[in-house]
Amino acid sequence: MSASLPSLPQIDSCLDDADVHLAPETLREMFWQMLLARRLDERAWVLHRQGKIVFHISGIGHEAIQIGAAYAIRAGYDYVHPYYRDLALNLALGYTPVQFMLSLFGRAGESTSGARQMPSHWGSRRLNIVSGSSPVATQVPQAAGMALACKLRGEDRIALTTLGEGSTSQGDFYEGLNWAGIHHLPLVCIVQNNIYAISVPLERQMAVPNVADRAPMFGIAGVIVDGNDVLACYRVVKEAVDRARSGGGATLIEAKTYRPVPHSSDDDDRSYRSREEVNAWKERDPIVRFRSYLLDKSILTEQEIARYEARARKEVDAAQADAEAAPYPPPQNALGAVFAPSNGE
Ligand SMILES: Cc1ncc(C[n+]2csc(CCOP(=O)(O)OP(=O)(O)O)c2C)c(N)n1
Ligand SMILES: [Mg+2]
Repeated sequence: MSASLPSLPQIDSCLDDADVHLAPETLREMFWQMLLARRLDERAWVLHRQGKIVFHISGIGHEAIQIGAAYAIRAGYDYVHPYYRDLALNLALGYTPVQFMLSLFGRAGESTSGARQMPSHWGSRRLNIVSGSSPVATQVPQAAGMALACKLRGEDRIALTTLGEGSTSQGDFYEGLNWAGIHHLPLVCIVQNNIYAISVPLERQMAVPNVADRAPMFGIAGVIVDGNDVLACYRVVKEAVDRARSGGGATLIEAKTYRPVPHSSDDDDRSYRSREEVNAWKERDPIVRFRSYLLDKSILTEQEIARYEARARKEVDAAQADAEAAPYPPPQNALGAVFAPSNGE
């Protein structure tokens, strides 16, 4: 990797399961979840280029921190306040490829908002995934409020929230974490630091080198992790979750990662970063790294990976076909749950 790329943080960790204690079956499942999310996400880009959908915002490159987090919490029990990049996290929690495709195509049956919201505005009452709104970081005080509710009810649930590093410039981030610090709330806040907020680089967003450096001012734990190493991510999120569940308060986790694709289907990233930088980060691809690790440890074989690939292709094809065959929502539904029904006056 070139020394002329100052934005590459020197934290390349080496995947290591020494103190992770995950069964081989679980490691295979985690790999499968990362792969499925990637293939589904890639299909969304293709559909956009084909003119079949109008918008996609991608989670490519962020799969390790999201899958590490999904396996560290109790899915369907803990509360999750995600952000738009969290495709892998949501899939691992139980959101289905068909639900995602229905949101991309804006079709009837879309589960989060009846196809009113933009895609990737996750929400599921069944899965305890709390729907958010588009202004970034608003989920942080909401997650802190949910963590307070868990505490007041005497439950051992925790609240997990995620956001990008650019979004930590918003007041909501400070208000939410300050509250969590004061009240020792069972909150885990993961910042997926991909060094850009659309075109704005990290150094134009904050004057300290690490998001996690801010944790002491909230009186909470702060941790930095290689966000492209799924085992390291699992380890730090699990520690934070255990601390939160056992009354030890909140943690701010900073996962250093990268978005190797444009911000969204409306962005052209060639205007603000070099191809050399993007290619250097592609060498750290979290799925390629986990794949090599699993092959080295004989937890997976090339043949099994080929089977996973075939299965992912089939699931993505089927999800797309289901969504394309689904009708659009009836026009009269457009204002439902937006305005109260008129009484005719
Ligand atoms: C309050 C607010 N300001 C601006 C926007 C427009 N916007 C959407 S995503 C985004 C960039 C966020 O960057 P970051 O937090 O680093 O997350 P990333 O997209 O890089 O994962 C911006 C500015 C918004 N949605 N909300
Ligand atoms: Mg960012």
